[in-house]
Amino acid sequence: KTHHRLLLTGAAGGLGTALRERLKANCTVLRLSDKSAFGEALPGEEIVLADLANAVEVDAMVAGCDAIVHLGGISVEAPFEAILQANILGVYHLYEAARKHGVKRVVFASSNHVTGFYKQSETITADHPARPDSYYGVSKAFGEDFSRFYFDRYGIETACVRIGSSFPEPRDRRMLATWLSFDDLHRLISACLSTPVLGHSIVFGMSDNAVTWWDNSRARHIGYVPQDSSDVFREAVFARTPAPDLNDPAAIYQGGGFVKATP
Ligand code: NAI
Ligand code: 15L
Repeated sequence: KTHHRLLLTGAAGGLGTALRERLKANCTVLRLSDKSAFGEALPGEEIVLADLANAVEVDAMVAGCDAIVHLGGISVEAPFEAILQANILGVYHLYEAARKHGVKRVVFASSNHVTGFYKQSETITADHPARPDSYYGVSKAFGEDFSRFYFDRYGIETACVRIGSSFPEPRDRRMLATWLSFDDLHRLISACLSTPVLGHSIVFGMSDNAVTWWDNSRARHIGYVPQDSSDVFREAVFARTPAPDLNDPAAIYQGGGFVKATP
């Protein structure tokens, strides 16, 4: 166990639910948080509800924790005002609370939509400039910049994990390239929590997929080794999904449908 009290935000969501049991291996106490009630704490858990848009609630949520896995927030395209509250103000509140309470390490759920306007024919590294594909992607780019600022100024280490598509199985052909299994997601977060020197790092969250648009060579120090691959689903996904229209922006750009999603 690398931490005593680990905070998981967005605990009621899809990835929070998948990580709830897995993250118990990383800490003595797992503090779960979300915006509204989602049930009772189990042994080894505690629940502190907070709206990320509320600085006082976020402060109480963070107090007493020694590391944070920040999944909370809006996870798809939405009106800018909503993204502003949950994802932009939310990140500010979270890092201010981390600074005040001496939290030294954060794993931030960033997204492939920070770079969604690169083409599927391109391979990018973490050094390529952001090309967000949505208000949502812009908010994740903000989180990456904000956490870099708090690392440079206050030494709070953050791993910005640009999660691809983390679901039980890839849902379409695009996700054959972007898929991240829940077990690999947990392996990646564990590596971010336990690596001796994290600094401020950007890492693409993907499994060991044969087709990929992302080069994780800038993140070798994290020590993440994926063990799963979308390849086992390839035939089934091709069989059940139609061939894409190659003029459709959703088939051209890495962000898929997000490049044309309107809130
Ligand atoms: P989700 O939408 O299922 O879960 C997000 C959780 O955040 C929800 O339980 C929601 O209630 C909570 N939340 C929203 N606004 C809040 C607020 N103002 N205050 C407190 N909590 C709030 O999303 P999912 O799939 O579990 O994703 C988790 C994180 O990972 C998100 O930050 C998402 O952007 C990111 N991500 C997920 C990907 C995926 O493939 N599942 C891909 C890329 C990024
Ligand atoms: C994301 O950022 C979303 O949170 C998730 O729901 C998926 O749509 C994923 O990206 C994706 O690009 O497949």
